[in-house]
Amino acid sequence: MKRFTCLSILSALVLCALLAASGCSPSSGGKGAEPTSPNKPARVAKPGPYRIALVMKSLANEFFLTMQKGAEEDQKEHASEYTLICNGIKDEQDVAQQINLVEQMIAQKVDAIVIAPADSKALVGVCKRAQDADIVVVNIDNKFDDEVLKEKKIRIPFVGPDNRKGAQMAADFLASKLERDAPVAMLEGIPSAYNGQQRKLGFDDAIENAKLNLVTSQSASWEMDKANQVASSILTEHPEIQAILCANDSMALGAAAAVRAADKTGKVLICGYDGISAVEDLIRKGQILCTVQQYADRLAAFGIQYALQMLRAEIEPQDRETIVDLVTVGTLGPQ
Ligand code: ALL
Repeated sequence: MKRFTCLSILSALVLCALLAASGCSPSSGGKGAEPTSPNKPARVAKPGPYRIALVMKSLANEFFLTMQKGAEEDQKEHASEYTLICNGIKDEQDVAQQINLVEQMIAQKVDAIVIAPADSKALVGVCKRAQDADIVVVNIDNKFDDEVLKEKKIRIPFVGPDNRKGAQMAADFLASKLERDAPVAMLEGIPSAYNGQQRKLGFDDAIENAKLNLVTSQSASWEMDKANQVASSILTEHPEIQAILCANDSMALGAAAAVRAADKTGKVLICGYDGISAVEDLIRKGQILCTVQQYADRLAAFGIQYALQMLRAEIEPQDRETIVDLVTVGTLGPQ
């Protein structure tokens, strides 16, 4: 069995154990996320079986297809406990459609909504309406904005990784391959997504520590095509660039195509974030240096299991941190 597969299974098991333990400690101090008032103070246990809705972002992104598969597998394993409705939007920026999806789930009176919000602020209102309708809401993957949660006086637990830490891990590895002052560029996610902001900060930390020279940082909206265009123009305007740090894997794929087209594969290093299989292939081929595995398949399942615990009134809502791992040609091993 491949080394990385072993690692993944091990990490997933550790995560499962963490989340299965209802007494498990909350994520590192809540990071200033102290809610002003709890969702519904001591919930009364609801009898099952439950109807759970998973609301994702762009299903054009392999990350969310993997997430959906993981959720469906979890449902099969717990078929007597809940049924699952999976939803997603067509492109990364279709926030209105995601709000629409949540409205539909409220109208269908599901018991819980597990959501990876496309925007950290714009989805809070509709999730409050879900809570007001006595629906359990669990936030996964991309955290809601603390200020907006406070303003609306609601608490929505977050199950997901520390994106700043994860991004720094990838950028540290990339920086270890470069000299001080090396010129680099960054491709950011959608600016209104908290995880995108955190990944930028993580990249910044590593750039600062290694004293690299950040020449330009631009949003490519999480999208492969947009990243391809932005990276192509960066390579033309700044031919001295030695690396492109990408806040997700879709953008890393777009950047890798731009670097190939400029005949600079291996001369311009690329890092991504997600751990999708398409990027692992390019890491093996030497076209992308590294990515961060955030176990999309387990992420939704953890959120669902967490929602089930809330429905059974087994836990008080608290944030839970999930793990991330660096993926390089060394961790992947030979195919
Ligand atoms: C984030 C995920 C992934 C994904 C991105 C694009 O929330 O964590 O990085 O690639 O959304 O929607």
